[in-house]
Amino acid sequence: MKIISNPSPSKWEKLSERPMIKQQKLMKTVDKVFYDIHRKGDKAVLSYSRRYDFPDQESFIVSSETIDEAAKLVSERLKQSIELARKNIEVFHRSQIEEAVKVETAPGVVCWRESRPIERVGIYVPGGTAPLFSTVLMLAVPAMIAGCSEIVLCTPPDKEGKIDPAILYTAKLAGVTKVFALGGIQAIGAMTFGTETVPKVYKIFGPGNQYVMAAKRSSQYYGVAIDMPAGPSEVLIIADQTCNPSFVAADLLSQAEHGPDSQVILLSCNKKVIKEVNKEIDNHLVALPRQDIAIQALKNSKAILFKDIEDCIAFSNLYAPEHLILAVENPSLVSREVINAGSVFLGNWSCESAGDYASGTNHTLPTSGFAKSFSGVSLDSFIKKITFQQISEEGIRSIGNAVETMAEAEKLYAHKNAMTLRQGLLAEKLITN
Ligand code: HSO
Ligand code: ZN
Repeated sequence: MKIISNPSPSKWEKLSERPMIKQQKLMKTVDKVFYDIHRKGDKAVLSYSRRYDFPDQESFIVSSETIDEAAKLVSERLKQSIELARKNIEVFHRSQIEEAVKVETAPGVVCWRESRPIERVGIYVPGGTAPLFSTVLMLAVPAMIAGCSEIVLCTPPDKEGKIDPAILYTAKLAGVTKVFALGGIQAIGAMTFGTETVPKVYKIFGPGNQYVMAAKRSSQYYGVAIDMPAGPSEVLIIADQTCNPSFVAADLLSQAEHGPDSQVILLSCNKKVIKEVNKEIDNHLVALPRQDIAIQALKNSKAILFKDIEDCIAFSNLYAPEHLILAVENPSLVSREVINAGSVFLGNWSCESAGDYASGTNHTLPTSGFAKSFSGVSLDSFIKKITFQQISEEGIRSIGNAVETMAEAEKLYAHKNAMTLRQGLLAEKLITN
């Protein structure tokens, strides 16, 4: 890891930049694939899937028999672990259910909000070297709690045209309603427009490569919402003399092994800590099967020495990391100063992998500095909140004049009329009584 010592605040902005992804060329490809899928539906989807993923693919529908078969290929030990994680994710996301609160804003004027599920949602799970079945849990479990009636899962077929059995097993367990062996732009396009077999969804979730990200961004132009804009995975660790350098190294590497473009950052005000962590990284790396990926990621990564913990926190807030680990003496105190982060891990025992899999929090989080303005996925991501109001005769008396006056000032006389008529009837009632 590159070590930077006491950078002046004028350099912080530059140090917190992530590599830019060129969008223009990607967008052209997305436009073409979307156009074809919109016109030709399944036929176009299958032809792109054959071109980009599996040349001999005959169908991208994953049958319920295939899904049931997958359970036989998953070990009991893994099934038990998935169940433990599923339960914790369910408990945490159920705790996010909010009761409607009715408020009488003025006498006779009652307002409240109620949640309703997004009826159809799409989940994208990338293929490649790591079968992210944990992402299925993170997205399908809250979708099921929210009451989404259609939960569509798209994931690319591997070189043999298959889907990892753990993905299929988890999909069934977590309440996914349809699975398609589709990846890349064609998966996002199919869920955006809907085809003869793939349902159109109202919101698309999940990570993916640059093509998937560009496609998700485009799907918004066609009225489909997305969870969040996303870039490569990242972790920032603030460590002091009380940290365990071996733990810190392992945590940095667990993010670095995700991909060559992963970002890992270590901040400390202790030179010795940085040195020791770097040494531990070398020790751990030799034993990692994905060391090539991790080494690539470490090339973009930095260890920064700051003068004090306040500067570490200030820099972290500017960087707005997806994951923030506080390996410091009093993590609860330090955590109060956190303003921008996707998810925070307090103390030496709270490793990111715990949150990635099984503690209960969601691992779909804002990257690339979007933690300044976006939250991670939660139950809220799968619902809309609808406002309601009920106004009585007393309510008309409370706010009627104000509404009339404001409507007149905005020169909107039909608006004014809607209130004037009601007030008139109330006045008549008063006279006749
Ligand atoms: N760390 C990833 C999530 C994940 N890790 C899935 C392991 N599996 C999100 O940044
Ligand atoms: Zn991870």
